[in-house]
Amino acid sequence: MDGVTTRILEVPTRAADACPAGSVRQKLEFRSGNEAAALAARDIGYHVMGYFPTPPSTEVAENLSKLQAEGQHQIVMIAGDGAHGAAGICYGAALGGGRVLSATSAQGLLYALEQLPVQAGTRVPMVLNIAARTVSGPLDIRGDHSDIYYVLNTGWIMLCARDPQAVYDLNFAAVKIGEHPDVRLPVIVAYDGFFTSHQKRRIQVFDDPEAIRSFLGERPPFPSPLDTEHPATFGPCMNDSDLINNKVQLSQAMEAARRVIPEVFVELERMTARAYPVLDAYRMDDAAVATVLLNSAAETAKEAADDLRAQGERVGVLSPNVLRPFPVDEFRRTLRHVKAVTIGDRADSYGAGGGNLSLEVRAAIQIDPENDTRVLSRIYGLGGKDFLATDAEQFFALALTVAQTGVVAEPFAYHGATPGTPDSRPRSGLPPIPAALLSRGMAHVRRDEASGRLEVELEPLWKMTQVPSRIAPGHGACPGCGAFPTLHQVYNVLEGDVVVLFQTGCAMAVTTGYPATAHRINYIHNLFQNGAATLSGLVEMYHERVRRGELPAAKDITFVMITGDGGMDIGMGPAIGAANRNHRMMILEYDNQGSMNSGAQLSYSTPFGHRTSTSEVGASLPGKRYHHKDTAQIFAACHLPYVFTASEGYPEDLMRKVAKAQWYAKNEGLVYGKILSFCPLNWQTADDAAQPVLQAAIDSCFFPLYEVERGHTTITYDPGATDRRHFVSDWLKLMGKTRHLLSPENAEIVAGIQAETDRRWARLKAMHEHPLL
Ligand SMILES: Cc1ncc(C[n+]2csc(CCOP(=O)(O)OP(=O)(O)O)c2C)c(N)n1
Ligand code: SF4
Ligand SMILES: [Mg+2]
Repeated sequence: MDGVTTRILEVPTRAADACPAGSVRQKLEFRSGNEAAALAARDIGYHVMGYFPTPPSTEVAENLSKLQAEGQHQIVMIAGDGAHGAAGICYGAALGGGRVLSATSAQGLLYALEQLPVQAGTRVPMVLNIAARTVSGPLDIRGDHSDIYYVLNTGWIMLCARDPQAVYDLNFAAVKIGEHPDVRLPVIVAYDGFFTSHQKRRIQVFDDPEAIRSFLGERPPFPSPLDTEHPATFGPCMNDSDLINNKVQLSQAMEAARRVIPEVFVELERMTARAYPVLDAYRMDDAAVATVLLNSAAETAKEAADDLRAQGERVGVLSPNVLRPFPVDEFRRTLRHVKAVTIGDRADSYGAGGGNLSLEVRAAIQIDPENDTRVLSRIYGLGGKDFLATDAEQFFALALTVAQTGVVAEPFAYHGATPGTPDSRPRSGLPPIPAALLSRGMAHVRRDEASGRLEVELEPLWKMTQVPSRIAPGHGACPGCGAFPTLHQVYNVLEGDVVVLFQTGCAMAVTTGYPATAHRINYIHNLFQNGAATLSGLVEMYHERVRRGELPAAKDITFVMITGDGGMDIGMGPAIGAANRNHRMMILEYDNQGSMNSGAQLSYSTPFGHRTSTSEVGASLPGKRYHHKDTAQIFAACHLPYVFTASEGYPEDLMRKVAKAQWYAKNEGLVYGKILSFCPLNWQTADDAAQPVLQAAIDSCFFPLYEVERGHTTITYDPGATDRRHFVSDWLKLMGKTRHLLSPENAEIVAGIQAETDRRWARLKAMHEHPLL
């Protein structure tokens, strides 16, 4: 696999010979790239981190949460409502004059993208770690460079780290480069998702806080809105002639970075004895052919180069340690004597005949009169596809042939794509299922003319087993996962044609591993910040095509969006947008109290004090530090025809509400349902503990069951009325994620959870009893 090498590689340096031993005390650790980024953040002592979990970079925040729980740092860690929000948090914090950090990948980076030119354009330094990953769609969580290539035009400096050691080192360099008064730009440290972010290597970390302090110095006092003695306007409206001048300054700052970066690298090298030339050139001195690769694949290519050198071929490897500013002169100089080069890109710039690295190397050498290097551009390793030494050998072989013949027969191609065969078919599974088989009349909905509300009669539960499942077994969820009982209960009572849209999350990820699908009805995925908008577009197209007679009205399709609670953080805006427009559709949120699919990070629905991977528990941190979001009330405030809460632990209550929801979604407009759903893996319970745990959450009134029908609130299950009401501690003691709360030193936290639960319940009861609410 690329990124893995057992050999000690020769590190070509300029200044290393002058200072073979570093001047700073260091210690050896065994760390992955994400861990290295977190350790660097701890050692730098940032003021603020704004983040939103996006694998594979998520571990940076997770590791920092662990370190914080152990009392190892005091960075203020703020979970954004999405990567866009996180980028906004970082921008505001960085304007405030302290040091700021973030980490993201792929969709997160693209979601934040709009914020990046704002920050560069107003010249506000910070550091962003990117564990590079494939951009959706289709969704692929593994590594390539399609995300970082989007950032190349934003005005951020980009340092590239080929291994965990470089991740650690370049984070320090990033702070110093970005804060240099001639530069004053935000800086990215980009490393390969999974290949570097997750693979552990031996690395040296600083064991000398004083040396770090003196290397970094104080953050220079750039203008800040917190300086109230000197009021200023940050980000004025700026048209044409001024705007172009602003961009000239940004371009000049990038040019200044060309000078500053090597200076900082030399200073870093003096401390560590590790060299980072702007362009890493391996065995290039007399190379006749070369390959150019970014990040971890370059390490693999070095192994192949060694083997070919042993066979007498004069080959070398080039890999930029800095992608912005692009090392134009270094490429020109190094390639002058090279006859042919294969440039590999782990992302395509579709239609341009190569990826960005390839295009920029070509541009750099094209205007160099001394350069006659022939170039082959190859796209490789997309979606995390391995790049092995044999692949590198093929790259060298291509270049060697061109060097011998002088002819570039195929300037651009994909490397490693596998052509399909016309007769290959997806694996067989349960067939799609027509609506006729699903219309089984399990719920009978009647409108009470006097009250205007709906009444539902359900068929007995045993009959529900006769309804063929819209979702097939064979998904990849954890044993005991509550998302599937929830879906089955929902699907049992829905009648007729249903089109579902799943937002990103566990229920989506475990049901659609290409080429298989567990969905037997029409299913769409969109990114979880935008599902509601997408479904609303589909709903309106449906009704318009019915109106035009292009689709049969008789089908009467029901449109349902399935989302997790994390999806209702990042996707809140579009969901409220759809609610305000009141489209005829349902949004059903299965709330498992965290962003589980990305590794159990906190969501705003995670309750106070609960342990997640970004609200760790330790001597200095008692779990999440603010109360859970009351999503149902937010949607009730949108004056929807129907809002409800439910749980798979109370199936009849849930199914009655879903039947009502279908009626309202067909006849009146948008319905929102929040459904408490069991996650044994991350709640740290036995797989079969759903019933007692959900029951306790409901009986403690932490998760009340109620509905808001045409503006009227009705509690559908009152534990107090049947003497079943418990304290929240009776619920908290059932889960591993909350057990720490029961220790005496956390008594105040539990009292706080109880008080907030009582307050919300009392408010709900008052609404239930009030004739207008
Ligand atoms: C813009 C963007 N940011 C982050 C992610 C990473 N991500 C994928 S699934 C997920 C968690 C979803 O949480 P939730 O909606 O609660 O569903 P669950 O996984 O808990 O079922 C996250 C953070 C992403 N795919 N896109
Ligand atoms: S992590 Fe939780 S929500 Fe995700 S599949 Fe496993 S049990 Fe289900
Ligand atoms: Mg969730």
